[in-house]
Amino acid sequence: MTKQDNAKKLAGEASLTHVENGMTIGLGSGSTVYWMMRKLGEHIKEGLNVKGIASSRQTETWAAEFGVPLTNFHETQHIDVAIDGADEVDEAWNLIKGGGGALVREKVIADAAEKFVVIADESKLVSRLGDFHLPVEILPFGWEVTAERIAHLGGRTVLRKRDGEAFVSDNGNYIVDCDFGIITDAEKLHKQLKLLTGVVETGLFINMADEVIAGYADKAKSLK
Ligand code: ABF
Repeated sequence: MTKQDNAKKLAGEASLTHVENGMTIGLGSGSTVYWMMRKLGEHIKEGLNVKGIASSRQTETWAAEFGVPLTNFHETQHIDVAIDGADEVDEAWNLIKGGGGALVREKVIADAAEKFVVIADESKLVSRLGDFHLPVEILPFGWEVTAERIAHLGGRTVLRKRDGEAFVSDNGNYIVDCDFGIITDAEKLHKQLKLLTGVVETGLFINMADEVIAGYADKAKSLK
């Protein structure tokens, strides 16, 4: 296991201090979440009684693998705590997410949760967002026009592809990865993007994180 993997594992496992019996957990996606779910499965085997709402098909697969019972928004609209990874975390705990293509459902879950806990290895901690190109989910219909509108805001947009074809999200939409350079005003950019016809959601999670647990090679710690 690499140092980064261990850092992810430590951060993922440390987040479970927020999980108590009877809770509904918002389950994010990504490899840091994998480690959280693996440990969560162990606690469930030891008697912990929780249910999760999954943000992606990958998360559903891990839930089945680790024995994490799933529920959904039809059954409950209350999430006690959402736990998810990130691609970048700045000093104000604003995030870039969406590298895994699940940003819309991740944001719905994070927004619905009483508490949103971010788990990230130290490589994700940045002083300013933007090195990681910003994922933006857009409608397939007229995507070329939407991409052009985003470019007018200063973002060089690349349509995300998988196996040579346009990547399609769980919601049936496309994702463009946008290079805005260093993002000096993330909240303003998010609002500008959301006003564009054709934009479904951005990977900018502004003022949403209630806690950030950072993983390091030898420890995990909550960033107060
Ligand atoms: C997911 O986890 C995505 O939003 C984000 O891109 C990814 C981070 O991946 P990892 O935990 O594998 O570094 O939440």
